[in-house]
Amino acid sequence: MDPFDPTAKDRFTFGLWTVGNTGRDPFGEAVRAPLAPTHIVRKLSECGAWGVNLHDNDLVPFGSSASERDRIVREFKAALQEHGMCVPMATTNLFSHPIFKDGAFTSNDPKVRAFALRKTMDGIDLGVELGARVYVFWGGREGTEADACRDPRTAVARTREAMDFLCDYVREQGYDLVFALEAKPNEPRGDIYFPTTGHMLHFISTLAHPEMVGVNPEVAHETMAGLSFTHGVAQAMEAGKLFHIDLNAQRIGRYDQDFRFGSEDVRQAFLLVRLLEGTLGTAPYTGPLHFDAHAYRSEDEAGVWDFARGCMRTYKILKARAQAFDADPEVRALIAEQNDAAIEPLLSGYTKDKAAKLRALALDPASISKRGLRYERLDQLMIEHLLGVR
Ligand code: DIG
Ligand code: MN
Ligand code: MN
Repeated sequence: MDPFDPTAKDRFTFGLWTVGNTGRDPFGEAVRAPLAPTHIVRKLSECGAWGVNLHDNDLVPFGSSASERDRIVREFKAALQEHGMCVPMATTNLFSHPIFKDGAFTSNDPKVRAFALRKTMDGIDLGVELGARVYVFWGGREGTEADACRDPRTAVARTREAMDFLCDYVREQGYDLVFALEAKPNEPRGDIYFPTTGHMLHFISTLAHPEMVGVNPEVAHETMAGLSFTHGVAQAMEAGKLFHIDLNAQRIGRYDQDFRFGSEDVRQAFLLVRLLEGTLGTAPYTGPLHFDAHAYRSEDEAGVWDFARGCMRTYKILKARAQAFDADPEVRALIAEQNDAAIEPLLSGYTKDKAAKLRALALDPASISKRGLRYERLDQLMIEHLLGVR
């Protein structure tokens, strides 16, 4: 068995819309035929994925009757059962239909906000029926071009009203479900509200039930904003708010590319996998590893499954590299914590006595600053582990 072949234990997932992407873009028509959800379930299972995610309308076409919905769900459940696949996450498409052209929860039209709440409650019901435990909110249309159209504070308030309403819906229904908010700085709107994971982490603290709400950071989105994705994920983990994650690849200064995981900035992908897997000796992330990405427009269906296998294989290769890196004695020596039993107790838990002791310490800036940190050697070792020569 190839050590990099994915297994269910790896918890890899793909959205129906990812491997089902037909290659349409703003400058060209679809290049691939649509794939039936039941076909996607079978093929993902054959590739070694653990689960499949969906927007409501990826499975149940917009405007389907109740009986059509029930038939589609029944067939989909049968395919999940047959191929041993689960649905860890679901979400609502609040961005494709023209009704959402000026937002969903933040729209200036209360009829649109009402429709968005109703569609989301139905989407939550569908997700829970399929076994989802995480519900993602990506506000793709929640933003502006003509920014004078609404006070941005109103957008924040309307989003909070919607989140609090839907949290209470989940509580009243008794669903075992948490929410994960996904940030993106722009595209398809000129500016999207709550543009980064950091903005989302603060927003969550203003909700009526913050314990139900976390984040779903995406590599491409934080990278589009020019930020360190790993640092944003680390802050979410430290806050206990990394409820889900969207993995892909992206180059800064470009539209949302949603490339195969690890296919652009390998260094950052390595550091991210090291953080998620806790190879540096920390608690690992234990949620789904979702690839919110799609194959190049150049590809046929065979290329789509090359794409899916590539995402999972690269993740597992980087995990093995990170394990080797953090097991390397020279690396461990270079990143070993500096300890100072006399000083460390003074650095937290203010007391008058500690303040006085800090002021009395003999600290010589000139001699302290002379110490070389050997980060060049450390980083070279990381590169050599990444390149497989160590
Ligand atoms: C885009 O990055 C968004 C939508 O695809 C979806 O709502 C969410 C779930 O992964 N990601
Ligand atoms: Mn994206
Ligand atoms: Mn995403």
